Amino acid sequence: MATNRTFTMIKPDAVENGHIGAILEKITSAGFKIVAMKFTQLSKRDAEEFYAIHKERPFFGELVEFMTRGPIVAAVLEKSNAVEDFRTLIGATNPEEAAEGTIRKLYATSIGENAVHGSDSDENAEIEAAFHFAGREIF
Ligand code: 3AN
Repeated sequence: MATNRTFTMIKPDAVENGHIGAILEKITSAGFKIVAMKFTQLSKRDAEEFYAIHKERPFFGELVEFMTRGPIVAAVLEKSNAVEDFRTLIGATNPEEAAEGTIRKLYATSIGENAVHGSDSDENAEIEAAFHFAGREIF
């Protein structure tokens, strides 16, 4: 995958609160092109694998519980400097620290339930996109 792609999830909290449309609007208005997208739900095993890097953290159980409790929107986004620009668009992990106008400032409720995921590196964007999508599902 090229380095101009990132991977995102609209998390269960934002889906439950009816923010899918508003968040997709923010993403496309910021110049990201959606090149893959699906509405799906993670199993416990999926979430444990996706967040394996956090398995020693005290919040791991809570994170898996949260990420599996309802459907999510998974998507691959394309734009120059995608990973960094998307992290700027979503804001800090803790919505209280997120900049005004960012997706987390607008739609996240807490550090745990923070509305959206964004890959933190080109390498992880590629791994995360491949976790959710077959090559023929990415356009
Ligand atoms: P980001 O999503 O901003 O990359 P990470 O990778 O540090 O943040 O954390 C991954 C996910 O783990 C977060 N999106 C959040 O849902 C959860 N998380 C992170 N820190 C905490 C925490 N202190 N308490 C509860 N959940 C957390």
